[in-house]
Amino acid sequence: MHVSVLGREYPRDSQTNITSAIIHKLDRRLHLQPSHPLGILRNLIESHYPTFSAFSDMSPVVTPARNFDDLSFPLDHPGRSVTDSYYINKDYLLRTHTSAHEVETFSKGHREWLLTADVYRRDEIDASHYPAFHQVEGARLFHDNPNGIKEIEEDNARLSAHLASSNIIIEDIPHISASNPVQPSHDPVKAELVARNLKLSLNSLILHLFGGRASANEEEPLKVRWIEAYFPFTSPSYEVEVFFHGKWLEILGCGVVLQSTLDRANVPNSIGWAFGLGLERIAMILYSIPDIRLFWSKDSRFLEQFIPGTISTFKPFSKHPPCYKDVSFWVPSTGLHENDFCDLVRDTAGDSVEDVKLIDSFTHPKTNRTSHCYRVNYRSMDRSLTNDEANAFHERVISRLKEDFGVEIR
Ligand code: FA5
Ligand code: MG
Repeated sequence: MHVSVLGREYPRDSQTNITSAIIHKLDRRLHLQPSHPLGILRNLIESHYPTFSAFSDMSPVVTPARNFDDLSFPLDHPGRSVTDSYYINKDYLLRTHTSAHEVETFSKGHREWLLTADVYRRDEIDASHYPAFHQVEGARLFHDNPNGIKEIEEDNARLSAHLASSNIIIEDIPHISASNPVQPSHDPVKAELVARNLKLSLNSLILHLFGGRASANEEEPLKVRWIEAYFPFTSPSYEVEVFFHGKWLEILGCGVVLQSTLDRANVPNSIGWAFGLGLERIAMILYSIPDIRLFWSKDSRFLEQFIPGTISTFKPFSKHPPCYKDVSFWVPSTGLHENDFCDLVRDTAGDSVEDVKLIDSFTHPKTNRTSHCYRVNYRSMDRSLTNDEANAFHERVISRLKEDFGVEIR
């Protein structure tokens, strides 16, 4: 009973929940393709940080120690559970974020770096959620001495001058507050300088990516807003939203690196920041790509639209008709998590499933049993599905529900 992942055999155990649909994504390496929108975007980001080392070739298979413990995730954090993450077995999982490589990268002595990678999370199914997506992690450390502080101050002055002369409106919040505190081991003045450097650096990256593209009118200023956030591995922490075509969209999380992370990496006398941004979120906005499945398409009508170094507007090809199929069943007494159902559908129908919605749920007053009705939309991006094909997918979903979860169909 083994599972084969990227050429290695791992013993299965009770925590194994990785599906073959996911295993087949692991060697696609979309972010390394120079003409793929994700590869183009990675290059644009790397070119904005010319002095940073850039990594993009780390294996997605990590230990819970790397993905969670290194980053001070509490033991009861939901991200650790099998309903949220893909486990190969109890000792290995697919990284759920690029922060999984922070301690490793800092401990190799890198002080200014970017790391781009595919990440995996069990999730719902719709146009903006996919169980595999890509993140870019960025980090910068400063020496905690007068030279290091001078370096931050000079960089802050340079970046503020650049932003002051640009067409950007920034809604800021205090760098530090009671609900977004400085770390006990940090000098508040230094922590504030680092937080300010992080914000200036990211505002300038966002200007580089979105400047002149956020609204139909190029004269209109780019609007960015900073929001207080919480991550187990940074404090203070922030999220950033960009106003794009009339809506605020969250594109990244960031903060001042927790000193315990640097201690684990054996980095002495330093203070710094890190960010993690979602590449698909940004690419969908910049290229007007309407469905997150398109990034994985092998259709030349998608792939041939993009040119290295350039952001262009995606021209959609015709949509095929949807095909809705419902399934109603009694939830087994052991429960059935929505992510388990969605994964089963994805593993059966692959990218021919567009979305899955819970349309009805009730509990029988006498038996106390719960019934769910899900509506699955089978629709391929590349071709028209016949009703027979959709029926075949759906029948397979129903039989796997019975076999794998002991579910009683209504
Ligand atoms: C993180 O993953 C943190 N590791 C980010 C971070 C790094 C914080 C370093 C502090 C320091 P979060 O889960 O919010 O945070 O994800 C970061 C970004 O990834 C989001 O802003 C979003 O752009 C993208 N993202 C998250 N979930 C999805 C998803 N299901 N589909 C597509 N993009 C997603
Ligand atoms: Mg978030």
